[in-house]
Amino acid sequence: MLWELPLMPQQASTIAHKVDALYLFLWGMTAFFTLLIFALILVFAVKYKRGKVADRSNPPDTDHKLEAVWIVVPLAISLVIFGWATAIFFEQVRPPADAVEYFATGKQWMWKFQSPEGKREVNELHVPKGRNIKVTATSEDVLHDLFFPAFRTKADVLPGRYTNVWFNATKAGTYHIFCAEYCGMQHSLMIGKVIVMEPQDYERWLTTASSGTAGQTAAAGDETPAQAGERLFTQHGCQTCHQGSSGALGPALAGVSGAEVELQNGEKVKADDDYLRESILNSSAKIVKGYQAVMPNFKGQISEEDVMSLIAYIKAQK
Ligand code: HEC
Ligand SMILES: [Cu+2]
Repeated sequence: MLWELPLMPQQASTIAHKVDALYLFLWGMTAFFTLLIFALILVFAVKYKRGKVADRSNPPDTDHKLEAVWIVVPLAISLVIFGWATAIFFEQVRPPADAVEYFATGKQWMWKFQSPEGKREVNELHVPKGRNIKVTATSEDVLHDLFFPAFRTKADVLPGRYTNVWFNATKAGTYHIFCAEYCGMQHSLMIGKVIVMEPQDYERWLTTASSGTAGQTAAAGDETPAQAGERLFTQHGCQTCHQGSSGALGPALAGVSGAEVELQNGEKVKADDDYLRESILNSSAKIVKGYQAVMPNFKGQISEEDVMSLIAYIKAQK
């Protein structure tokens, strides 16, 4: 029906039909009341036409039943919309615990992606069908927004922090990726493709396709983000202070991800991805209790993609 016309994007994720059902409901409600109002205007215009014999005596000016009806009915409708939309919203913004993590970096005006297997792509993202996939995203410059219309999900992508979208693609095929936040001159050209493949095709693609499409160098080979992180950890000299032994200059990083960290000022923070990112790029912002502020700030020296790899490496250490 509506989805066979080219008016609507294809439904290619587990939540697409849920979003569309809500959308159709809102659309139907709007249409129903619009038609009702127009019909009543016509009916009353005819009924009370000048010169027509009609009861024009003044109506009663209080009618509690009528008041109650137009308080209760719209309230009930609003609550249905609220409850329904909230349920979908929570599903949309909470990646399932078993979701596999992909990475995206927005940059004027392109999308850079990396799969957990280490494949790097530009403006193209290959994913297997039927797997819960979480895309952790950040921006290298301005506000962008990663939008997968066929999956009915999107999220703002901000410089200086991580946001994510998740989906489970249900249909093999090629679908749009858009930037849904005006981000400068060539915003409208910041488009890409997400290619959903059957799992066995995806495995084959991983082993055959050459890494680094669209002119990216394959310098980093096909290391996984965690492997790249391990390499960068040595390269940037992190291990000189974080070798994990007692008496080291810096705290051991194994198991820190997701843990609660006590800071010098007594505050307790959860070591989520944003905290780890800040600890690497701007370490003096939050000093771990019992340590000195000797860690250099790496802001401007490590790219967003490399920071993602370092975090993947830290997370891989249990
Ligand atoms: C000169 C020594 C030194 C170097 C080099 C260094 N760090 Fe640190 N790092 C520290 C110290 C000391 C702390 C604790 C004080 C603080 O929070 O700044 C710390 C804290 C951290 C934390 C927060 C840990 C926690 O328990 O909350 C992370 C994450 C981190 N460093 C990652 C890195 C990474 C990644 C590199 C390499 C790019 C690196 N560090 C290089 C000394 C260092
Ligand atoms: Cu953009």
